[in-house]
Amino acid sequence: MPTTMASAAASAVMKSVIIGTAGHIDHGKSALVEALTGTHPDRLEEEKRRGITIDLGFAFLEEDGVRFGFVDVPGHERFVSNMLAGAAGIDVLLLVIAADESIKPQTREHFDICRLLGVQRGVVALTKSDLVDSDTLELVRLEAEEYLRGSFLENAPVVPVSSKTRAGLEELKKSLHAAAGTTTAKDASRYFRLPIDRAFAMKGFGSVVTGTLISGSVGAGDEVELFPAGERLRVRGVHSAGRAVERATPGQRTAVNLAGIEHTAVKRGMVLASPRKFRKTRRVDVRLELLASGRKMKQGTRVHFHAGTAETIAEVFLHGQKELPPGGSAFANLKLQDEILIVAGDRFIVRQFSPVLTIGGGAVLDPLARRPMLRDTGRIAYLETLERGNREEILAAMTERAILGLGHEEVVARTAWMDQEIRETAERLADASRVKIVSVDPLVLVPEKIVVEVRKKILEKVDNFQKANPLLPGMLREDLRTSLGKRVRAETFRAALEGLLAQKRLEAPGELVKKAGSEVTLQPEEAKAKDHIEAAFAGAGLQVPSVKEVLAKLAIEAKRAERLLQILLRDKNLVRVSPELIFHREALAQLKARLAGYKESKGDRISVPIFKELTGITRKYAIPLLEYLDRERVTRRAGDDRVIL
Ligand SMILES: Nc1nc2c(ncn2[C@@H]2O[C@H](COP(=O)(O)OP(=O)(O)OP(=O)(O)O)[C@@H](O)[C@H]2O)c(=O)[nH]1
Ligand SMILES: [Mg+2]
Repeated sequence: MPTTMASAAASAVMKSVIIGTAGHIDHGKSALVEALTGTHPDRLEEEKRRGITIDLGFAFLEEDGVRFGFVDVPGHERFVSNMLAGAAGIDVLLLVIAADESIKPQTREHFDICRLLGVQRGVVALTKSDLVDSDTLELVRLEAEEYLRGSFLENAPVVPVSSKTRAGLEELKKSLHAAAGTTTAKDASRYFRLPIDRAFAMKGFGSVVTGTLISGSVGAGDEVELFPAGERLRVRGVHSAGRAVERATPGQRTAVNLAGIEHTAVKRGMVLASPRKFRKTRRVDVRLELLASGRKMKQGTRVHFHAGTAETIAEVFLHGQKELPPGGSAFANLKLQDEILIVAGDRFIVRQFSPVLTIGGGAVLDPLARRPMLRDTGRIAYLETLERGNREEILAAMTERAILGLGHEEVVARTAWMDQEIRETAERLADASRVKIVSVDPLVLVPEKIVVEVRKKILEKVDNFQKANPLLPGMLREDLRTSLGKRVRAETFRAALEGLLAQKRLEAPGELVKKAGSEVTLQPEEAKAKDHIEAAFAGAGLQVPSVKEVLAKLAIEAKRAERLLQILLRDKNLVRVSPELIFHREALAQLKARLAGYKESKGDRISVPIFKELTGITRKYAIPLLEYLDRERVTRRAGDDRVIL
């Protein structure tokens, strides 16, 4: 027990760092990984037979509080796409240059790739030092330093080593430790993302996928989403560096045992991620950078696109320019052949079609980009904000472009920001009146100016409606909302309306919206007509006249007469008992009183004939009236009779 606790404590403080090899074929990358870790990273039969690395290999070393995960890549030019899958997620580059060959094409290509992927630190190993004399070694060192001048490896240690004699290995390890010491721990509390580089079945376990954990953490029992398929799966267990762990954290080689899926359904390039956070995409806006060594790139060029462990084809649209010179950089829209999961800030590499060659790379700015449109003149400014702005500027700009409003889940998918970060940023923008929070949960943001516009439109609509319908007490809330069109979402409408109610410019009694203080004002002839209608029904008792007849006798036209009737019905002076029959409130009150009297003297049962006799009305009126009384719970039907309640 004490030992497990001790090792748990040790692993809690243990730093995880991914070292990625890079370099030309046969320069001794795999041999060096074996010399450092004791594990030869080549695992395929074909690799062993041919003596070259074909696919990624892995090995581990735990030393002095650091857990190194080695990702060993193939140097062969035909396997650069495999190298790319391994290069994503490395913390420290181990650039391997054979002392007997010095810098070769894939030394340059791998180094370019690491630079474009944003790797920030590394160590240079001059391998096979046992094969050259000290002058040659010095010359190669100078060549390496010259080549790396001005790059992120400018001041990196250059360590001569021999995997054969083990010369220099201790110094190399020291340099790796020093580089590891400068890595900043990635935040394990962010969303989980694991680009998958392998999927296989393990006896007794089922499907296992592996990758370098680039963000968040994962543990048994977690629900994860597999992209781009979108399937949600449960994690059965997690291994890191070859042993079971409770949770794997960023910077660790990670194997995830998945329930509910065949390993054959999972491929390199897919991504496991926190569920319900991200969206797959086929179109991204990026900062694209071309290597100085290549050709110029024209509008519409098709390239191989690599990001994380994924690989697809992209068609390049350059924003605001027709071509991109070697060494240049531009905002570009990439249309991808396959859907992938990629988020803002992710790096990518592009390679030329033929000859297949790395020509550039860059960073994703908008992972859910629209297609390029001539009308979209604000896009370049928007991309500049995404590239350089702080959170507030980015969220404001994003809201500005979301005509329909910007929902919380869309912000997450576009930025990978955490809930709290989004809420705090939104609140600051709302305080500064730059955006309007039209719904708090779920959070929905709308540009302040849209809310102002909608308020204006609401006032206009209500005003126009009341002018056109002076006899109606107001506009139906739902009619008002739909009159604004589909581009105004319900939350925006509600917020705008609430603002107007709070300013006491509008009132909203019941289902209606009306101008504050507005009353239905009747013209003298209307007031007279209204009195006529009421009197016609009041005077008739239960022997009510037909509605048509009453309205026809009035001195005003039918439409206005109908409105007056509506007002009387709304104010409950008249009551509609059936589509055809309207009674005055007084007549109904008297009827109810008479029934109560009957119940007292004669008992609570009454038949239809007796009811007719009691009220002096015909069957034509009696039946709808009784049905009305049933609905009002004054009576209840019992066979052919009624029970007075
Ligand atoms: N003498 C000597 N031979 C070495 C040294 N390192 C590697 N070799 C030999 O060089 C050959 C290539 O080594 P690998 O480690 O497979 O080279 P690699 O860079 O991994 O090659 P790829 O993965 O195919 O790109 C093997 O025969 C090694 O035994 C070294 O330090 N000294
Ligand atoms: Mg190798």
